[in-house]
Amino acid sequence: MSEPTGEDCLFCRIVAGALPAQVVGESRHCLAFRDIDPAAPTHVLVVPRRHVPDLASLAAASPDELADAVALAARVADDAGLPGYRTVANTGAAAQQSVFHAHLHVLGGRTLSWPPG
Ligand code: D5M
Repeated sequence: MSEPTGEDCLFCRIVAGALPAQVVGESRHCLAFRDIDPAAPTHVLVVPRRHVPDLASLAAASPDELADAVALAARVADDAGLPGYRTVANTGAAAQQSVFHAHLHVLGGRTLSWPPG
């Protein structure tokens, strides 16, 4: 199965400004915007501007861009005043990845249980 890129990729279109999103932060390499189907009071997606299918691919392509994503997630949590937060990266359809453009979920604002479902 070929992965979507560029015009075919939902998050590439958001990064390009071709689709609307509630942007809450940005950095040199990443954009942060609210998840359309929030699973917590704060649920933000941190997305690299570069199109790669998942987080491991981002790490392989550019450790700097992965570090930039993690730092932006921390800034989003700090800006939201969260005492703690969870970052989640679903990798592969079996783990419920539905958008094949790397992203970190940043979740907080409620008590988060463990283990996740
Ligand atoms: O997470 C993909 C996430 O992307 C999922 O929580 C919904 C979210 N999503 C899908 N479309 C949009 C738009 N248009 N704006 C904001 N958020 C969106 P995954 O881990 O791949 O399942």
